[in-house]
Amino acid sequence: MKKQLNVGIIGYKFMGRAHSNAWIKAPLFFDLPAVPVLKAACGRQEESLKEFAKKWHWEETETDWKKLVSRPDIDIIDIALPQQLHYDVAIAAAKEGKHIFCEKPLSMNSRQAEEMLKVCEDNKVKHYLNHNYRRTPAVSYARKMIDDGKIGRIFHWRCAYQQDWIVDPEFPLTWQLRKETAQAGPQWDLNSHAVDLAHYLIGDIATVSALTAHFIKERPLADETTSGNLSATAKENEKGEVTVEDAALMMVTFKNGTIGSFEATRFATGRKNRLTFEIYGSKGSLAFDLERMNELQYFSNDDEAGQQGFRTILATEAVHPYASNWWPAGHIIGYEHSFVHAVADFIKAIEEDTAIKPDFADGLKIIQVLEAGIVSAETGSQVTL
Ligand code: SOE
Repeated sequence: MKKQLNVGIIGYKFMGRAHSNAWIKAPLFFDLPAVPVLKAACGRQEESLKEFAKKWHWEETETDWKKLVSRPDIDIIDIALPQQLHYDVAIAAAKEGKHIFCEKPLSMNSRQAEEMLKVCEDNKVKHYLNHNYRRTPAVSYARKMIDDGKIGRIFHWRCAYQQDWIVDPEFPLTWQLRKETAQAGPQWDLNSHAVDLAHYLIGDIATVSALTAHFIKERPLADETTSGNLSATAKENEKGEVTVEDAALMMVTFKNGTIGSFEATRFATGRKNRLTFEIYGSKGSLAFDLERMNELQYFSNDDEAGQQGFRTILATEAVHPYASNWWPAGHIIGYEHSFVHAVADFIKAIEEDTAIKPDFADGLKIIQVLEAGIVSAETGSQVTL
């Protein structure tokens, strides 16, 4: 019988569901050295937690995360919580010797991130930060094409992450819109993904110049008990101040000489979860759109004159990372599959004692870039990392 690894998940909303699905699916579609067991789910509201656990096949429930983290039968702690809660849980879990699968963004600031990394290293536990878009077949294949020299020297990185769920000024003041619970707006939530992709595909960032916009200054207070996945209900007649930015723009230089731009907004009317990037190099170019995540656009200077143009690679063939674990070529996959890929790689990293990326060291670098962006926007000057 295969070895089992007992998982305890904390958080049971949007990410709790996405992660649960991944723990269930990974051993069904990947040949793993150990099987994850959905041991216990943890959350504060007992009734809805129990419903969640039953639906997603978690064996038990806990309402006290400290208890869960110190249980000797738990091997892995899955932190499917908002960033404001990552630090306490990750530190406690690492001290208990648990491997950590943590949702992004890593933390509220770089001081927390540094400490989280140190405690994980001191206790020799695996620490994975879930920037799942790296693990779509198309993005992983883009990295391979860059490594294989298909793009040549990279001149430009251009990235936009666009959503529109708070355009309505009556959309309530949820935790994502308050500094004390989120630290920042799209600069944290969206640009963390974008910076991770830039680090993965291009390299380290050297300087940051940024600006932020605050379009709506006040909103009705949210009834957090009924607020869900990027949706919320308002408390009547009570208003509060929005204390994070609504949009953030960054211009960066990379250490390797590439220059880049990042646009992150929750005010791109009509755009739901659109993350696009473009990479322009001396030999070719690449473009990706998360809303068409099975595709990669590729232009090659090597194509015959007169027949050049961007072509669409449908990244569903056996040669594309992860694709052969799913369906025959052309049978596309979706958002949730990238979480399954992350779980499969995480289990392998634990059992084979290899590195998994991105880890908390990568997360720290991302937070440093995001912080530099906030400082730059506040001071109006360029920040060198
Ligand atoms: C909300 O903006 C959000 O759910 C992010 O937090 C996720 O990381 C992203 O994948 C989708 O949008």
